[in-house]
Formats: sequence, structure tokens, C-alpha cells
Amino acid sequence: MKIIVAGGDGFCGWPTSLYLSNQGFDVAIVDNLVRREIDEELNSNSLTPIAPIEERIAKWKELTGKEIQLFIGDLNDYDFLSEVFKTFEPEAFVHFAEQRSAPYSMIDREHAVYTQSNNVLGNLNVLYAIKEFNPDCHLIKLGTMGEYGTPNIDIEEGYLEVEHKGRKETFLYPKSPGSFYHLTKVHDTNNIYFAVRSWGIRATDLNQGVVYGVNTKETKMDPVLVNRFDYDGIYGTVMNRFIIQTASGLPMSVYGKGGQTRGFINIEDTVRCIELAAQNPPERGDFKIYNQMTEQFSVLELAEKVNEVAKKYFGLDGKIEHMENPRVEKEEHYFNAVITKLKDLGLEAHLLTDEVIKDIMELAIDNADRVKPNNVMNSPSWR
Ligand code: NAD
Ligand code: USQ
Repeated sequence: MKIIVAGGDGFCGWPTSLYLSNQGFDVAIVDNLVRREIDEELNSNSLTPIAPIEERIAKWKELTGKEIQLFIGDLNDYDFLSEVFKTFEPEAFVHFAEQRSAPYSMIDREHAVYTQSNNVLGNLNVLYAIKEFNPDCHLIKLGTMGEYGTPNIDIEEGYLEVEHKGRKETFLYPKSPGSFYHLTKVHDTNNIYFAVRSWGIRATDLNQGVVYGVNTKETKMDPVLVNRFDYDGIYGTVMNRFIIQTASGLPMSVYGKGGQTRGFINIEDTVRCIELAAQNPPERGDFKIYNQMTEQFSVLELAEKVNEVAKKYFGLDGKIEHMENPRVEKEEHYFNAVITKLKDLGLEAHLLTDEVIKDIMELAIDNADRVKPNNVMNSPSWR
């Protein structure tokens, strides 16, 4: 299958590109490398030193003989995107290529506007390109569990059947996201649903939880293939941050009470979920929505888990510090998400074991000298 991985230079996209290539897919990466520019803007860095994309792809070819095509450009440039569709003729389009940090989207008006236009308009261009150049192409779009927010009822997979005054209708599940970034995913979902209904394209929306971990079987094959590992207060996600903070002798930054509960997924399962989605395309005019997470934890539970592993394997004394919460979010709430569809397709989860935390912590200890201390607590305030 000819498959595009848009955002293939990023944290999820790079290991997914290698995994799909290894599984025999014909992969092309599309990326404008803006994430590397944002590192410069924020004076930030990946904890792991990442090679330029051309070097990564050349190393992959050298090790495996497998070719990954590269198109450097912006999804918001429709002429560029049209050329990509005409040249590569994708049968599936995996769309990771968005600005994905909630704190980045909350820095100020400019960052909110950039995030919303980059994400929403980029995705709209992808919908038009599919319609214009290959209406059979399967859009596999990364959404987020954060689209749903934290409702006081169970979170279903994408849709909710409502009975009102004796009549029934099935709607997209109601959304209540917690940042201008998370909102872009809701807008994308609405645009995709409309395009599916109007043009009969096929699409799968993957509402992914917070991803933890760094490397996969493929990225471990050579140091040049190493994945990026964000730890700063803007792009670092909570589990990876707690591990790096502990490995560097810093306190774990639990925001507020720490009862915030989220869905989590190991990066090794992210790559497999994309394969499962690609192998199970919807019919034309059908919109599949899956909740792509395998377990749920509160932030405080995660900190306690990291602490145990740090003590048991490394003799480190982790500290948990409840810090003033920069975000506006519930710190104690109900959370129960249905997660059956990807399991039914064959996902066997890599769960958050001590061994998994230990592996990430080893990598964090090896690279601890690359931590820029000013970046650890640099989240903007939502207020
Ligand atoms: P990332 O920032 O590491 O990677 C995104 C990539 O897309 C980058 O390489 C960037 O250069 C590229 N990109 C951004 N805008 C682009 C554009 N307009 N044109 C071309 N390329 C562009 O992010 P990630 O962590 O790999 O996340 C990938 C996707 O998965 C995002 O859509 C994100 O919302 C979603 N997601 C991520 C997580 C997570 O925990 N990392 C969880 C749930 C969902
Ligand atoms: N948190 C802390 N301390 C920290 C960092 C975060 O307590 O040092 C808390 C946050 O307040 C929040 C939770 O941890 O309640 C998750 O925060 P996060 O930064 O790990 O994740 P989030 O901002 O939600 O975003 C990440 C990805 C995003 C993806 C989302 C999936 O950056 O691309 O969409 O996870 S989800 O959370 O399911 O929406």
C-alpha cells in the first residue's frame, strides 16, 4: 500500500514511518520541519540528539534497503500538496502534521491563531486534495482524547445515541476541549465528517491519548534513527516529563491536586494502531472514530509510579511537588473512556509496567546533561 505519513519527522510520525516501511508499506514522508524551527523559537531541544531528516532516511535505507520518499513542504501550500498527490498517488494519508502542544497554543493571540490556521486549514487542504486527486484515498487523521474533555458520563468512541422526546438520533459525541490546540481537533473532526457526508470520502479519526515512551524496535536500530524526546513545559508530555525530572534530580511538577485523569498510550502501540487503521479502511462515505489509548491514570498516580521505579532500580529519591496549575481544568473528576474498537481489530497493548518506565528513565539519565533547566517549568498560563 502506498501511504503518506504527514508529520513524518515528528515524535509520532517518525517511528510510524519506520514501522510501516518495515511492514512492507511504500512510505512517503511529508513535513515542513516546522517543529525543528519551533525548538529554535523556544530555545528548546529534544533530550535525544536527533539527526536531520535526510540523514535519518539515508540511514534507514542503508540498514534495511527500504526506501522512504521525502516531500518537504507545508500542507497549507495547496500547490505543493497537489504535486505530492499527483506524484505519489497515495492510497492512504496518515495525518500527524499539526501544531500539537496545548501550552504553545495558549502563549498569546499569535500562537493561538497560528495553531488554529495551521491545523484547521491544513486539514481542509488535505480533504480537498483527496477529493480532487484520489477520492478513494483513506484519510487516517490524528485527533485527541482531549476533544471530549472530562464529562461526567462515560466517553464513547466518537458517537453518542441520544433519545429526546421519544425520538432517537446518533450524533458526534459532545465535545468540551481544554485549549485552543485541543479545539483544532474538534474543528477538524467536524470538517472531516462534513466531507465524508458530502463527498463520500473514507476517513478514520484516531482520538489518541497522551503518548509516552521514546523509541520503538525500528528507532533502536541505530543512534541516527533515535526518536525525539520532549521534556520542556511546552512540548513535553506529562509522563515523559516526570521521568526526566526525576532522572535530573528535579521535583515532579504535579499541577494542582493531580487528580486530572487522562488516557495514555505507549509509542509502540501508536505505530501499530496506524497500521490497524490502514488495514481496515471504511467504506466510501463512512467515518470511523476510535479512542486510541490503552489505560487511564491520574497525574498523581503517574508520579507515584515513576517514584517507585526510581527508588527500586536507580536508588533515586524522587520528589512530588504540587505546583500552581497554569491550566484551567478540573483537578478532580470522573473519567471513563470506552476503548474496544482497536482491541477488536487486534491491538495487543504494551502497558505501563515498571520495566517500561525503567527503559525510558535509562535514556533520560544517559542524556540528562542536555536538559536546559530554564525550559523545565516554562508553561504559559491559560488565564
Ligand atoms: P510533533 O510536533 O512531534 O510532530 C508533528 C510534525 O508535523 C512535525 O514534524 C512538524 O514539523 C510537522 N508539521 C506541523 N505542521 C505542518 C504543516 N502545516 N505542514 C507540514 N508539516 C507540518 O507532534 P507529535 O507528538 O508527533 O504528534 C503528531 C500528531 O498526533 C499531532 O496531530 C498530535 O495532535 C497528535 N497527538 C499527539 C499526542 C502526543 O502525546 N504526542 C497525543 C495525541 C495526539
Ligand atoms: N500536567 C502536570 N504536570 C506537568 C505537565 C502536565 O500535572 O508537568 C498535567 C496537565 O495539567 C494535564 C495532564 O497532565 O492535566 C496532561 O498534560 P500533557 O501536557 O501531558 O498533555 P496535553 O496537554 O493534554 O497534550 C498531549 C499532547 C497533545 C495530545 C494530548 C492527548 O501534547 O498533542 O492531543 O496529549 S489528550 O491529553 O488525551 O488530549
